[in-house]
Amino acid sequence: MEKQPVFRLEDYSITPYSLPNIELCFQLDPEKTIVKSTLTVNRRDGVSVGTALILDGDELNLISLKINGSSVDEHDYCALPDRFELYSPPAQPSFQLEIITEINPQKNRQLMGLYRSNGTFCTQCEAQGFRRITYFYDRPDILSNFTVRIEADEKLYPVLLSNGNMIDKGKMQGGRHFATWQDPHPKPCYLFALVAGDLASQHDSFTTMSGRKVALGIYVEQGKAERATYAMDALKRAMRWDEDRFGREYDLDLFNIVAVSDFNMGAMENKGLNIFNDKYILADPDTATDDDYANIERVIGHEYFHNWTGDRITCRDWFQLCLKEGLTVYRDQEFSADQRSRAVQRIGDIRVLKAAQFPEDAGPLAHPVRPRRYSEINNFYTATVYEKGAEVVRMIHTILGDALFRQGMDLYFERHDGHACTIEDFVTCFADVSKRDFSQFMLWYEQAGTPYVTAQSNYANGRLTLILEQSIAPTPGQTKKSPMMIPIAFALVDQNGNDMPYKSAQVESRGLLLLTEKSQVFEFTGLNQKPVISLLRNFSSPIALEVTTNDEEIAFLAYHDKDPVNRWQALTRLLTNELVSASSDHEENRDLKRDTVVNIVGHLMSDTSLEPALRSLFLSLPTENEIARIIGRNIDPDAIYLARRSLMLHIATTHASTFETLLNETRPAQYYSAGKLEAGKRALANTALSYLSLTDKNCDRIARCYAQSNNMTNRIAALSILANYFTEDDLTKAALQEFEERYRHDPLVMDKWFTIQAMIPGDNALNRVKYLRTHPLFSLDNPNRTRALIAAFASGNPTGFHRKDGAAYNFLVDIILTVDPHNAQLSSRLLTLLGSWKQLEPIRRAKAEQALKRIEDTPSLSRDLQDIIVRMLK
Ligand code: B3K
Ligand code: ZN
Repeated sequence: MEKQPVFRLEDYSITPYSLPNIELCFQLDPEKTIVKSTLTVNRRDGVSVGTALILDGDELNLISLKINGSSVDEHDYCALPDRFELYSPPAQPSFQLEIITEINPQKNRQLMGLYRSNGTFCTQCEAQGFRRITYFYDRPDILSNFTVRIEADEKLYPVLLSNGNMIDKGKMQGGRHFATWQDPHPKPCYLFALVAGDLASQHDSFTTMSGRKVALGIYVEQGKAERATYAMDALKRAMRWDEDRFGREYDLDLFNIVAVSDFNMGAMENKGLNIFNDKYILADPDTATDDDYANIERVIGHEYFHNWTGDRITCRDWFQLCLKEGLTVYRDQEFSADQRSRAVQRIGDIRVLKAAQFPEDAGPLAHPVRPRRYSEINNFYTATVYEKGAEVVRMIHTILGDALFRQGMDLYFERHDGHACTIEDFVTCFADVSKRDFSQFMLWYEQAGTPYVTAQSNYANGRLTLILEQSIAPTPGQTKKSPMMIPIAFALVDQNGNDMPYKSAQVESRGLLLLTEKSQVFEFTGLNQKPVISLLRNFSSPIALEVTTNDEEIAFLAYHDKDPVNRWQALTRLLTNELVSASSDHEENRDLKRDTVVNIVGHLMSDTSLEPALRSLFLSLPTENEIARIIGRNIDPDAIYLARRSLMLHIATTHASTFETLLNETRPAQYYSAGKLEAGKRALANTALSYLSLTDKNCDRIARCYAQSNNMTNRIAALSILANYFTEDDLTKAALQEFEERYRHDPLVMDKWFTIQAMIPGDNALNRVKYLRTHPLFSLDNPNRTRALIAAFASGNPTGFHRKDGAAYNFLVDIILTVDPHNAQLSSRLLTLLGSWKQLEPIRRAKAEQALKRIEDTPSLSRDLQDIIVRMLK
């Protein structure tokens, strides 16, 4: 395998030239688009005359070159597909460079740069896609003023959009037309966007806090405009929320969003022209589930919030990616918490972190929130950068409290508006407003791996001693770790479940401990009874906490903790212990323990003081993957599946009548609203239904539920129960067929159909997935389809995917190698799904390794895939 260049954080240096102005003209044509780029090139102070100008390219084809309007001798420059060099630029401090390139959007299946999605021209430039359009300094610290003229056939592409404001438009000869857009805010080229197509749209407006009217537009494929109503509503709520919560006002006269169906990730925050995967725009009750609605709200919020955290203040280099992503995820989480339920949101965020980031931290792909090395930056759009990055911001908030945190954010916006910044710039703002030393805190950005914290306590004579110890296992490239600064929110809880008063010289502030040493002792006095310690309330830091308290105390917290998140954590701890023991079948007195857990579940599900969405979460057992993660080594997915299934059955039989009551109480017959309360009720009812179906003799009831559903949430819930628990039943086959006939013209909805079938556990799963892969509506060209079937199978169906014979690993590898030549981002993402292969039991591990070696032995892998495979096999 060829060795790839490695980029290092410490090698950062500024470019010898700046590019303050760029004028682009696109003559759009599917196979032969001509791009004329006119750059103002300024030599920076102190740079010697004649220093070469070296620009990035990727698969480019130069047509012509001019300097200050005159052509250039071919010996004075070199233009390769991936690199442009002007050996000796003019002596004057500023000159004009005109570069004309030709590109083929139709052939661009990487979905980076300018490409076509169902006939619409669109772009994706982050991280390094702009270099596939024209030669440029394709890096985030080069801020330029963009003016963009788009020319295209008027009938085929009536809508022509780019960033900023439209300043001109008109007709041209030969049925063509043009539009010129100008963005008043200098920006890095990764935020450039262009769209041209025959699109339907929905329009609205928003009046900002200073009274400016902003025109809002959402563009979608023809016939789908109605389905953008919820997205538009979410956008307006996001705009208002950013004003209320962070004092951030929108800064252009218009804000457009375009939804396309071929997109590598969720969406992209291009200045004033967000481009979205249509999955995160389109929704109505007949086609979208409650989860889809919540995701749309979250992603709309996320991209909109980037306008300040990402666009106005951007990253100096790609090592600083978490500066915009971690912070913006934190902001979108807070938005969703304010729009919906804070506890439900937090528990959901914790589950995502544990499901996606903790395994990353524990496996061969572990890296710090701010990596110091990369060979392919696209491989660093990870759960660590995003989700752990958000937790790091959340910890700053936890340590400082609301007021100081807001002051720090205000200072950040004020001090760095219009700049390309580093993590140090960001954290310094909080250090400055609080006068605190954040140097140890910076380790959160530098050390990979999940801190492991143990807690031990002693109580005697009104005095409680708590000993906390921390450690982090070695991760690739980091064998030695230093102690971190870990905020641990806590309370001492009395017998009645109330938080007790205490005295302590060592607490940071009320309810907050700061663990900064490897081992630290905290003392509490003035206690009139032995308390139960509620630790890590609200999951105040992204750590693995091991408490040595007995199960009774954990159960007590599950019943009584004032913090709903900690009630959930306590219950999850008990359930996980039970499931881990049952999977390895080694513990005594299991029945007794199991009955205790099952009773608590019964109590919580009927606790009407808790909102339905929360009760539904309490009833969702840890996933098979989560149990596997806790077991950590020699994982046998079949044993885990059986243990989990048996516990579910036990819960279902013990609480059958309560589930019936829940179902009746929470499932109003003919009423639909997407609101959070109704959505919570649906979640609880469908969870109850799922438990009840486990003990149902036949699937008549659930088939009826399927047939009578008047919304997608209930329809999908019923279909999924049918598929999982009554796989071979004729009623299941009929329901799957009915769904297919009803939605075959709607690819996004068909994705749900693929996913449900990909997740059916057991030996037959691989054959089923192989068969679905040949379905006429399936295509490996489309990332959504590929994720719906292939990624869902590999990540959500442990028994089906981790077959002992390794056949599914080989299947995945075949898919990866098929996808890699045309979409490297997708293939490398698929490969990360095997990221925890080293933790499997020996037989499966050997099979996985064989399959991975097949990738390693394949010639001409993409840089993306090569980077991942090398790290995974190390
Ligand atoms: N910033 C984009 C992600 C771009 C990914 C490039 N491989 C979406 C987001 O986080 O908002
Ligand atoms: Zn983002």
